[in-house]
Amino acid sequence: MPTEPAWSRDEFEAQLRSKGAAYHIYHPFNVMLNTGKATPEQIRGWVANRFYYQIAIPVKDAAVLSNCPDADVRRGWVQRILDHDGFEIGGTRDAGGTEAWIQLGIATGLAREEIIDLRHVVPAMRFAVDAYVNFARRSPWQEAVCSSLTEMFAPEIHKQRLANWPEHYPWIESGGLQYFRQRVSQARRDVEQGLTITLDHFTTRAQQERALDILQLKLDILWAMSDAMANRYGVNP
Ligand code: AHQ
Repeated sequence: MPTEPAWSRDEFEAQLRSKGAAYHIYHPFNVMLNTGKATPEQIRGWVANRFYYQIAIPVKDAAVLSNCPDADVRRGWVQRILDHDGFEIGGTRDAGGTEAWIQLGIATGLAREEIIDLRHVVPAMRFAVDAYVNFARRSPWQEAVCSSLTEMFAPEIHKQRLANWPEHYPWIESGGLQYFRQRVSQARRDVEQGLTITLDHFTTRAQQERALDILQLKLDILWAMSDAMANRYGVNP
């Protein structure tokens, strides 16, 4: 078959963004969460399970760093680890996103211990998250960067929670939503770097199609995580 011409940079970006139609914002479990139909038990279960994803993100990002020989790329990418693990640099201290997620859990009524000891994490959640970390460990770093681009669609889901949860779940103290607040801008910054690297690296049509397949893999991982939640906690009509 004759090789098809590469997409222009703009068309390639549009193709990547069109994959947003499969984002987990449309999963029935997430729709239930964000339209106020979830019970406190379903919310607590989701927060406790998603903690396993949260603590995996900096490990995944460290895998990207360990595979990447480009110091300029690493300099930008290392910020992601600080975002989650926190830092204390020159008198400035930030507890980080993982701690903010624990605060979310506590605001929903979970105890810190039962969040960090992972007792609620179901096997299918572990397998989906571990698949993401292992993909980043074993793939060329540019492919791992591409897989993070589901964050093109993340600001929307975080803004949806910030808009709807206070109204539907007034029992969750608003400080608990801080994680979502900080992710809106962090996701935008992440995507700026990740999208540039992806558009620069995947240049032939075959490579561009590969990038779409990688993005679909990560979309499937996020979808499978929501499937695990629906299976364990149910989805209220
Ligand atoms: O809180 C999220 C986060 O820190 C990240 C990092 C990024 C990656 O490297 O894959 N993806 C991501 C996501 C976060 N939150 C998810 C959500 O629905 O709250 C969305 C998820 C993503 O879109 O990949």
